[in-house]
Amino acid sequence: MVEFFKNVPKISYEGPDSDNPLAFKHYDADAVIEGRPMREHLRFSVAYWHAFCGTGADPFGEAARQLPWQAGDPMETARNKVVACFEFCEKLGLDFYCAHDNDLAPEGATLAESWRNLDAIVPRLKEAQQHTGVRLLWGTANCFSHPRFMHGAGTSCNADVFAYAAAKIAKAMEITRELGGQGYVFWGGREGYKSLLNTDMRRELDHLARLMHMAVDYKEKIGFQGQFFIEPKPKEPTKHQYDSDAAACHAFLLRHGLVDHFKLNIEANHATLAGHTLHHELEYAAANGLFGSIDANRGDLLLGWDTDQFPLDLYDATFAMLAVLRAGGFTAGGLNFDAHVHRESFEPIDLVYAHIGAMDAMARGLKIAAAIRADGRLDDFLENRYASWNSGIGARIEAGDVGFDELKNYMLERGEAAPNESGRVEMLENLVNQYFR
Ligand code: XUL
Ligand code: CO
Repeated sequence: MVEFFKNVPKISYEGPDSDNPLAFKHYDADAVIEGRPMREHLRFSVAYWHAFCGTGADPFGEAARQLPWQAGDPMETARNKVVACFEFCEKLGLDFYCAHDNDLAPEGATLAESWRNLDAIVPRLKEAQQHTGVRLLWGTANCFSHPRFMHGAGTSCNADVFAYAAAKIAKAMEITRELGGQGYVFWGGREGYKSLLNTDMRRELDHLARLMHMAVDYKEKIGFQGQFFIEPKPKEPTKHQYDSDAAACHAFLLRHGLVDHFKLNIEANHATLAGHTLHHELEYAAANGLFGSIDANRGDLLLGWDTDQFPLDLYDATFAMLAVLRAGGFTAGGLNFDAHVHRESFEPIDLVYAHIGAMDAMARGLKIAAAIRADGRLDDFLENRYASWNSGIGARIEAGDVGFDELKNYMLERGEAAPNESGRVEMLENLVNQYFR
């Protein structure tokens, strides 16, 4: 059997005192937290595109990564990537992978040829899944890389391009069903605009909604049981992307009668590009019944683009896992490492270190979040902060029993409103810090 990650053993949990760079210090897959093993809370996934397709090229530099699975023939490379992916997942203890159609097999000269290429790879993925127990978290179609999608896919000014995207999405959904994918993601890579001067926004949004409705109908038709996710991102490569953040996706779904069919796949670096935090986006999603999945990564404070670095920030991990636990945990979703190694980390072992660090960071975030919840003071504070709503005028407002007339009279009688609750922000931040040991 070919091995692509040579000299990499199965990575095991050795605990916080271990100095072994090839061991987990915090991710102990079977350790039970809040009644569930860590692996079920975290549902870690490798991103096929970054891990096995990314070359390390950037706008200023050529391919730099060593990719031992790369062969002269693109179909041989595709077959090798299947082996590399499952070897990697088994060694790291990653239970899931995520992929675009184009990650799995090369595009051919025609759509039919592209699909023949995919059809040759899918049985291999299926067999590897059966053999290893590693599963597909979500599938998706790449409707942004090829020049045909330069104006967008569902929002293209060209109707044939829309049709091409629809066909591609239909095929990617079929493959995702075939592989037992837990979900299917829509990331509208170029569903936005570079200039409003050439954009009919109303028409483009209506077209995008048509595409989504067709996908909903097709899902029913082919019997795909997985969850649909939309992945918000405000910009890059477009200047403005219609799915700019969780709230914009929500408004779009509501406006077009789609809200019952979708949840959100929140990506950390996309949240920060939108001027939010991952925590904010997760809370917004959960508050509106849209919490679904996470693309776990991070940006760089000093760089303004989607750097897709591995998530190592413990505060971010803690706040994300607090939000996940509060939302009741993942069902179809999980934590997909939509992240790539830095260009200068070009050896296969660097991908291993990157995942060990990120899995440990998220596991540590989970442990800290669970400890904060067990402590109870944060939740109690939150509950008490809104105590004025539990009785009296607050309860009557919440129940819809009063309107402006009653509130005018009420306030004229009382004369003044004086909040007597401090926000206690520093005390709560100290409480969180207490658990960073
Ligand atoms: C791009 C991005 C995508 C989606 C899937 O920023 O995050 O890789 O996750 O298309
Ligand atoms: Co992503």
